[in-house]
Amino acid sequence: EFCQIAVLKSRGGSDVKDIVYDGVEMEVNKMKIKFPTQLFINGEFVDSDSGKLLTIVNPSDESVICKVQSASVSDVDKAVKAAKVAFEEGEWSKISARERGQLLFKLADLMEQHKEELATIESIDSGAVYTLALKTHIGMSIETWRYFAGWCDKIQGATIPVNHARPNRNLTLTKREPIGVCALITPWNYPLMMLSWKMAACLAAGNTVVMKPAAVCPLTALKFAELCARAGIPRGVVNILPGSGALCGQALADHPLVRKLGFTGSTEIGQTIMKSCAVSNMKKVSLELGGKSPLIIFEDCDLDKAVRNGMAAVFFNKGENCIAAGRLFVEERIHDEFVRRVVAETKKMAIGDPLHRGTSHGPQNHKAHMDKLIEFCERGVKEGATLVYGGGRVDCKGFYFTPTVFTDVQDDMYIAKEESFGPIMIISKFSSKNIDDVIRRANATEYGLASGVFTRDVSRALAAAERVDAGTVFINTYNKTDVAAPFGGFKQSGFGKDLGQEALNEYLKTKCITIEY
Ligand code: TAP
Repeated sequence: EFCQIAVLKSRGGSDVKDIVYDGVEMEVNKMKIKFPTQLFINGEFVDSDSGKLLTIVNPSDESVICKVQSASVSDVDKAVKAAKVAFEEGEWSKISARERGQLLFKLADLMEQHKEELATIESIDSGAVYTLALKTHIGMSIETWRYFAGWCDKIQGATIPVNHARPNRNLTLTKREPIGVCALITPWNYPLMMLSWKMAACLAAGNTVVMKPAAVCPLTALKFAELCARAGIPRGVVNILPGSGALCGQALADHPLVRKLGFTGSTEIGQTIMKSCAVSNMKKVSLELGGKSPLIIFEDCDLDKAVRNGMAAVFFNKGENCIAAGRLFVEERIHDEFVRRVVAETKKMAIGDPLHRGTSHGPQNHKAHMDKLIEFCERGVKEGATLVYGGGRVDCKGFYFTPTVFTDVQDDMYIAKEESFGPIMIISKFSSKNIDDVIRRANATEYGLASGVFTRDVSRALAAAERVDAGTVFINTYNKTDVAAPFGGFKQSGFGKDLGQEALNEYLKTKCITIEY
């Protein structure tokens, strides 16, 4: 399976040459897939200086897919320097914003042409169900590139009326400029989508980038690197470095030539990164961190819809979903019926091979994560919550974990407070008489990523939306994100938005120019 692969011509400005890489070619999901296994630095696929390798495991059968080069600190330095040259002197700095947009549209078209291949790679690497990977992991990635490609030539400043230095006159104008070399660090739950959410805005704004995907799931990022080369993104503009967080990620946060760092991951690592960014060179930082999003279900809701959406809110992408509803508050009069229906539906979920078209629930991303979920459930049982369904590993090869339902969860329990990042539904009751109290309980968390409300009463829905302290509120729906809508958390879920026009702000700086005449 291991081979040297030569890809079509790359046309990065004046550079025209064959792209060659060491990679893997395999027949899977009734198609041929191929992807690089080397670092992508300055438009070329290269081995790591240290020779260290990452072992990539397929979570559906625990087999080793391949080994991938793991970037060392010196590789990070090379990539950052290449990105700096590309930003300051390369073709990227010379082309117009509209031409930049055209390049990104071309990249999106190539991703579309390779949609099935990308979805298959994502599926074997991360355990994402293939049909979902096609629609969400890859589909939304492509939409994101197109959305931000459209922004390239619409990034504008302002003219501002200022006081004149009489008898002269003055005019002030602002320019929105790219920041320079940006670093991106992403987690493993939606590997290509997290890359796209950040990198599309970053490149649309005119920056260059060094990106570190999660060590356990770097394969679609590497395939993406190949597509960048094929799309003719000039050398050095995009650099992809699979590697460990402690080494490669930390080196990016510490690097004095990196001027902005975009991160998605845990709150704990977010804190470390923010500190490093401050100490190294005060680099700008945006953080999309953990969540424990409350979902409040009032008795006047459409119960069928609440059950369907409540399940999706927790089980979507095997619960490896940052906005997953970490806690459900169900009004007491419908509580038992809600639980009965949820359990009946959960039992029907098709757990199995993520490449199988009938599967709705695939394996967890990797073993350590699955083990953490088992521990999380054991802790819930020990603390006295009622385990109604699931709670453990499915008895077969692969990291399969049964979708789980807990009830009688009290506010002070570990499982009520901590994020599981897995398919574990945590249900608590609330009393009809005390709406204020449920809002207080929903807000009694340091997280503030997302939230949801189910009710037919518009006033109640809007009142709840106003009072819940979270970056996203879903009313009578859940997981309804869109490339045009800003996404990001409050409190310790971080700051800075992905997606929508607001995301561009994360990768731009404003220069103020004043003229006297
Ligand atoms: P983390 O452990 O925080 O890892 C995220 C990324 O940071 C990985 O690429 C990791 O590298 C890297 N990293 C680790 N230590 C680092 C360091 N010292 N310096 C720089 N980078 C470092 O999170 P995870 O376990 O991959 O993902 C799960 C968490 O992410 C959950 O808490 C979830 O809520 C959160 N998440 C949030 C969102 C949004 S949008 N808010 C989206 C998805 C996930 P390795 O590959 O070596 O681990």
